[in-house]
Amino acid sequence: MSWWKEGVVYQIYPRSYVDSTGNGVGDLRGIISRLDYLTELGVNIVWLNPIYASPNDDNGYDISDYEAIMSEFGTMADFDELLEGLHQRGIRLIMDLVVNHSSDEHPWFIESRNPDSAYRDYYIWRDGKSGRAPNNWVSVFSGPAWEYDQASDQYFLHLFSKKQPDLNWENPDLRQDIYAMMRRWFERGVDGFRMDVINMISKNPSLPSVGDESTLAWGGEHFMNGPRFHEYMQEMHREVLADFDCMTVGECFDLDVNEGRKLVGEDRNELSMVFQMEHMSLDHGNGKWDVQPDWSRVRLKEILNRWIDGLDGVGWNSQFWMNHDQPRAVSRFGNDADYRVESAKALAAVTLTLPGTPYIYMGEEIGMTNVAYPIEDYRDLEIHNWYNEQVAAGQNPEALLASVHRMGRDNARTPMQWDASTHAGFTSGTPWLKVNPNYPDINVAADRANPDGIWHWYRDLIALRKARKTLVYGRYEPYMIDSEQLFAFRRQDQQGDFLVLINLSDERAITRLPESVTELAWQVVKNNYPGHDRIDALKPWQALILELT
Ligand code: ISL
Repeated sequence: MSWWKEGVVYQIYPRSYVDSTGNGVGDLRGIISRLDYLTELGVNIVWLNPIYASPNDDNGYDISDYEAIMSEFGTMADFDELLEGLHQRGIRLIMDLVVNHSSDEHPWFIESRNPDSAYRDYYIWRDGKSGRAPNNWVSVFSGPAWEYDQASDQYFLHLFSKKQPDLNWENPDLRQDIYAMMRRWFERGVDGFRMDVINMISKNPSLPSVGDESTLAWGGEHFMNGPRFHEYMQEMHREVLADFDCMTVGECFDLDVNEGRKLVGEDRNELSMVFQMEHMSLDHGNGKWDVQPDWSRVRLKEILNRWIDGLDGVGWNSQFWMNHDQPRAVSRFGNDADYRVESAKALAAVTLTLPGTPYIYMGEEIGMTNVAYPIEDYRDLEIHNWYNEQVAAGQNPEALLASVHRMGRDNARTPMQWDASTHAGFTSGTPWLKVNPNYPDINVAADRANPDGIWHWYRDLIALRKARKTLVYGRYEPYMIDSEQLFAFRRQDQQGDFLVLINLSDERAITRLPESVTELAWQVVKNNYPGHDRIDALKPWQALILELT
């Protein structure tokens, strides 16, 4: 069976992991210094956010050379050493693949500015319409999705920042260049790719406006899961992926289960897994900044169960609570004030016992939390673009800042908290983004010193999942799907029979399980309230993993 089905992934945002040079920015040698840490935690796949050359308009998601290492992060020799160190420890490495767009400083785009260049068509250039942009699409990072170029009197499309022009996948030479680049990374030894916004690469070639042309609008219907998307994925598989024992995971907003089945269906030759993002909008109102903190547990289970069910027997699933674009899981889905430790453990129990490969984001293993900085302390362009746009539109800055505190991407990007020394042991210099002020209390050293801490709980659950394949391959049966407190299910096969009961609330929760379950004998495998092992009523944020006999 595939290593990536049985593996546990640990995501590292290199800029924020460990700084080995004192310049305030995390780097590859920093990661190398923590390889034993990864082994001790037990993870066996690492996903690195982009480490390629970049002017860093969007922290490496704007790539100016797909085959060079960002100078702040180190050298290719450092990369090779990192890869070798991981492989020696039985850990695979997956890289970020950002090919919906490049940097405007990529040589392709620089060439592309010349209308006569063969590279013109590597990007999406169009004439304006009566003095306006070619259509009314809005950028994910606020403002219009088109930038005017005076020299050629045309506009180019950028669904993200204007320093991230969209690549034109209609062009076969561009596609071959991308496949060749991927192939060289595989030949260098990497084990797979996480593909950034991959379901945005195929645009409706007529690029139509949406609704009223005079107001900006989300044009997603014309580029999410676009007309040639699966064709491109199958071509990429044929041209590159088929030749390597690799794993791939596509980041896909606005993907329904039907499309998901096409992407990961084992007979389809596209991707190994997707990140479906539906549960990332559980607390969105009118967009992500309109936070609705009172999210529904029933809805969460409906989403996750629908995906488990929809992919069952078809393709592989993935499980995660957060990544580098999302708030801290324990602050968002747990309770970081009254039940930080309990709720961090409860959330871990969900991702590590459901069907699908679990993804842990750095710092989740010690229950790192959100931050609440003044606006000038944030670094993320998404935060600043949105905040400035809204202030200009007359919105109340305090209310805007409150949304940033809850939803801003920098919540996930504050430096890793290693110990109680200055800047949490992340850097000897000035960190590029301030360290969360709670680091004297919340840090790896302190957490690991406590056998009942979050870190040990993660390590134990990772070990359990590795030892007991029932948690990987076993049949899944959910219980109490209408409970606004409990996430309850069973994982069962020839080798084992587990009952998982997780209280996702601040209140005591009463269980209602079928008699066929309650009449069975059980023993506790993991419990975040040692000694409290009643299965009829769970404590706030209690997680019980039981083996039925
Ligand atoms: O966080 C978001 C939605 O909740 C978006 O801002 C998200 O960043 C975007 O929709 C897709 O993310 C990916 O592509 C971006 C990059 O900034 C993100 O870091 C990356 O994960 C552009 O490459």
